Amino acid sequence: MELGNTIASVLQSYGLKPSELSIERINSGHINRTYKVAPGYILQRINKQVFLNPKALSDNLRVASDFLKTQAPDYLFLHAIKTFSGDDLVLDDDGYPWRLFPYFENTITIDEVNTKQQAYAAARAFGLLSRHLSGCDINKFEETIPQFHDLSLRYTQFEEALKKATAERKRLTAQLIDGYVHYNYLVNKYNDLTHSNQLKLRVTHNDTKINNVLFERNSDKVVCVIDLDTLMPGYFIYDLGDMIRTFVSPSSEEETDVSKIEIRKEIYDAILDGYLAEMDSILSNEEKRAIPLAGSIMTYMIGLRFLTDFLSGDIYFHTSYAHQNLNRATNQLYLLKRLEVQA
Ligand code: GN1
Ligand code: MG
Repeated sequence: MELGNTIASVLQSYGLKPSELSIERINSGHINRTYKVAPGYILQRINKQVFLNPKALSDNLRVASDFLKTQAPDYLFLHAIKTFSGDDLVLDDDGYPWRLFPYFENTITIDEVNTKQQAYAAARAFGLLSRHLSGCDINKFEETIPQFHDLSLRYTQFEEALKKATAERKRLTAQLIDGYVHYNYLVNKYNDLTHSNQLKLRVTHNDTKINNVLFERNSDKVVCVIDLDTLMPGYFIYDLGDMIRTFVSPSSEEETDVSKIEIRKEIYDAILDGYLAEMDSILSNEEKRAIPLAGSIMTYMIGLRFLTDFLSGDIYFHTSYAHQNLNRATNQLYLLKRLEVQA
């Protein structure tokens, strides 16, 4: 079925009339396809090659939402609108799952942090979600992507991709590969942390980049956190680390001028202040000892994933130009260097 017709038929499952709505693709996110359906909605097609078990995704959100309804009834937890027949997802004829969210007027997302206040508010919002869910039974959650943030696995996947890469892609990445191999001591540090039970499995967001926070349009106030596809068991360093990765530099992971990448100490401090304002009493002292490693581990992990994808022929992350994954991997290596110098 042609995409326009697919979207129309999905919207009809929600009792909506496509002829009365305007549909516009939003180019954000590297995995799913997102559309603004005005007035009032965000429609998303889930990437079925990445989320092999979409039911796990909607089940997790249902578990969290039911728990929060009783524990934190005023908390704004963004979950999908149910279809006419009461389902969280609609399957199209090609087997892609779709879901619909409310759109909040006068809200924005940002790709770079500009102020300490934004960093503090965003980090606090992710901390608040973790705190509210800290009493929820972790066994009720499934991994929507198995071993998603297992750094050891990500390193192995990089090595496998390197073996299979074309000569051209290997040539283009030769120097970058040396850079990434240099930091593989972070895999050992990650293994030490996770094998020693120093970290507790918690319900984590797992994609805490700055553009997954919805701000009020004209203030630094957070409306809610979004993109809950990877809300699942994980370690707190994944959330804290991905905030560090995406908040500390004035430029995003897409920046190709690496001279613009820097670590803003005041932003780093604001992230910790905001996150710990909610999580200080939840995290153990052992967990807190891992805080200095969080940013490097996540920057290394996502950088390795971009590099792996480039070596594999750009099959995972959405790209809009050739070598985009190579540029992202280069960007992340620079950021990692800066973080490791500071550590
Ligand atoms: C992907 O789809 P998006 O842009 O929210 C990725 C994250 C990465 C991020 C890097 C399911 O997130 O893990 O950190 O790109 N999500 C998945 O920008 O792989
Ligand atoms: Mg995401």
